[in-house]
Amino acid sequence: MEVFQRRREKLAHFIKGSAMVLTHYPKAWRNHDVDHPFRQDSSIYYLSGYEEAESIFIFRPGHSPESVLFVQPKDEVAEMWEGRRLGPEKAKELYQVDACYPITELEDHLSELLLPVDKVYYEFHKNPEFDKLLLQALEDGRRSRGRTGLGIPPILDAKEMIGEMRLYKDAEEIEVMATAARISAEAHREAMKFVSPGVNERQVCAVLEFVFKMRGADRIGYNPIVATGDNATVLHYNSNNQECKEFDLLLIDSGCEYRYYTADITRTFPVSGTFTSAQKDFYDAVLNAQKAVLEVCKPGTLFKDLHEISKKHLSQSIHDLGLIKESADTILNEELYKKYFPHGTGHWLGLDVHDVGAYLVDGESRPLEENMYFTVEPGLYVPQDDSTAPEQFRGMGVRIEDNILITSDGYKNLTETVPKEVKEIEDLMQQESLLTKI
Ligand SMILES: [Mn+2]
Repeated sequence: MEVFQRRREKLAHFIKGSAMVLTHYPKAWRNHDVDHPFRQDSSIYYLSGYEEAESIFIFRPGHSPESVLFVQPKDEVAEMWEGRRLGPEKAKELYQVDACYPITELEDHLSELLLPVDKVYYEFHKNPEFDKLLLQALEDGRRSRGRTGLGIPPILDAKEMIGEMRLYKDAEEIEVMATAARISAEAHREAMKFVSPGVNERQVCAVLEFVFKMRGADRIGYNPIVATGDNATVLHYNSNNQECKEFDLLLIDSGCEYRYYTADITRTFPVSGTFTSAQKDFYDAVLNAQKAVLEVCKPGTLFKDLHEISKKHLSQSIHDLGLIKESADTILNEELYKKYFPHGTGHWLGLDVHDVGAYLVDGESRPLEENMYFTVEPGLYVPQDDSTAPEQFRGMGVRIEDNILITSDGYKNLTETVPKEVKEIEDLMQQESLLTKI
């Protein structure tokens, strides 16, 4: 609770006199009689620690009550079917907020809570029903002021403000992030040991999830991509149901979520356990680009420069591998590389896999600073049916992704224990996985 309190105090400096209103996502995951597991909204969790469904958190620094939580009311029948609820009294005590009401009374309080604030920080379109309630409450407030000529307060995007805080990870976050990274790394190593010709992508998925859960992760951080051969050239492939063939590469993009923080690791390795010489050339092109990017990860480097370096290295490799005949400069300057490297080099990481936080400040790329956390993930993808590429590289997709924390004088790679050198991968794949015995 101390940690959440401290975060609220920090936010209070930025938004004194205003209100930040945070909503849960609506319970849209109900499919017939199946409720998909609920996960609290990242920002509600970040500022309050509260974990139950159907909640609204309003933070009004400089006003009283300052922190207000709306929660599901006690309900014997609902609790018997769907799970226990704390209810307002217990929630208020446990989460140390100034006021706590049942969410059924939201409309009775909302207008009054928003009446005295200078600005409202809110994220539209997350919960369309609540969007309407909020606007109505603001309009009711305006009317209640009578003929004063005053309008509704300005509404600013909460995501931008909270993103500015969540971008800099605090000590507690770094500890939890490191655990998420460590568990995810172990799962990737286990998957490398497990894979051999004939296993199915879905079995590899099961290995990943087994290690995640056995090591204490709460859930998968996102749907894993386990893509063998040509499937790896489909960036968001998620069928995960094909057999791994002996001479194919396998790309795994997977990370667990541990206490709300996600890791996001990608590795690519040969199903057989040994890279062919074409696979090795193709793979090393991506690996060298990734290493070149890591080299400049330190305070002061512009975020966009990470992508500049990837683009430059991969353009050279696209030329050297003969994927495109033009010169490396032409491939770079005319953006021909986009045919084989169509995505960015990385993204902020944290409570969300694509975490909040602005990439630009005043229209310029943001310099890296201590305690920022992001992925570095260059890739090259040549679809099987690409008749212009040399035949030996068709049906290859390689991405290598690590999770990087900026320190005072450089960076820490929290996912470095998953091998990525050709020799290290081949050595690890020689080891037997305990899970192959099942
Ligand atoms: Mn990623």
